[in-house]
Amino acid sequence: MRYHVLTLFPEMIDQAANTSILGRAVKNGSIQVETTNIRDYSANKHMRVDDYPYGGGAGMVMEAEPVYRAYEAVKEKIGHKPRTIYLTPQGKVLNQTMVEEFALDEDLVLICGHYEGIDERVLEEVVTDYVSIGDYVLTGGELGAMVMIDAISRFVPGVLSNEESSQFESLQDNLLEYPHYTRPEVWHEKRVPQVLLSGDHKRIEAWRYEQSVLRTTERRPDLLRKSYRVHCAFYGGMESGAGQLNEALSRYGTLLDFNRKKLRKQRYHFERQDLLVVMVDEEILKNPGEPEAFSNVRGKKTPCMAVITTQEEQLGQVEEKLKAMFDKQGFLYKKTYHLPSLEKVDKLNEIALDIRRKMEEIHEK
Ligand code: 6GU
Repeated sequence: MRYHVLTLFPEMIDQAANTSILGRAVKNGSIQVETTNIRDYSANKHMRVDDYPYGGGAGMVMEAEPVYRAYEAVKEKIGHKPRTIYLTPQGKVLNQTMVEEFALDEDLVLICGHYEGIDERVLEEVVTDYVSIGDYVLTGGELGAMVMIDAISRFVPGVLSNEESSQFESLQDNLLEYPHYTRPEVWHEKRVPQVLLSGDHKRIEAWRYEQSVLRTTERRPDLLRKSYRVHCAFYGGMESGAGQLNEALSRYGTLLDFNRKKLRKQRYHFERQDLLVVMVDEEILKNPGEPEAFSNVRGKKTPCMAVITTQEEQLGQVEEKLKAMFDKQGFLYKKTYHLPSLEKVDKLNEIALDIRRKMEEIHEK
């Protein structure tokens, strides 16, 4: 990942980018953080970069031309029109899904404003994304840019060691992390919860989930409304793909194997707070005999999406079949993904990210 930061205070970025985990990532080459001083591109002999606002009012406005020239220099180096983020309290508030999406780019340009902001006309020409890091006002965009660089870099290969990267993420499920404990077993007369000493992994997982929900209810009820339980149901030879998708979507997701006759017979009820993802291949078109896969699942306006691994020619047919079926059975069929081959691991992760984005859209409405 290469970050290109346009700023009037490059030393602020350089300092932070060369410290701690980011500093190590720069040294080992996983990330590059390159700063461009906008003042070096001033069109003015006094190197001025700001001026009074048209229409009057307090403060100064950064001129369009120096920002544009700095941007053009970076664009030239990258070789194409890059994803370009303007850090502003007027942007979309950064969240984990956005972070992971930005991490997919090779180059990111980050523009930091100062004073009252930047002349609107240059922003219109170069900015692809407006990002805020929260509902408060900072003196400039640099701290916002550093927050983004830090959060995004955690998803860049080679930045975190095995111990540092927790595969399972707090916030991935819109749930806060459960509480953590280490030795000693008793501290200030407080005992470590007994279940954690039991060695019973199933019970421990259940306890952790319960704690996460409790915590989120108490501390972040706004997040809880956006959380949903993931269920990945598969039919045909999709077991490994469904397992991987399930893990990419949720720490607590369930896997349902509809190749098993018993599951196909059983009634399954899903609620509004569930998400059903079905993964199928061309097997779904052959009549498997009674009962048919998924014919016994029922939803209550439960969002539903499908990942289909078939030949291009069969895709429409399979999609129509699933859509009609799930709509009839109480689901809100939202989207179909075509996965050309189960070997495409990156593609599955991309699908998982898109599903999360889609779920956010649903909750924004
Ligand atoms: Cl990214 N920049 C500035 N200047 N203020 C902010 C912000 C960013 N996010 C919240 N407030």
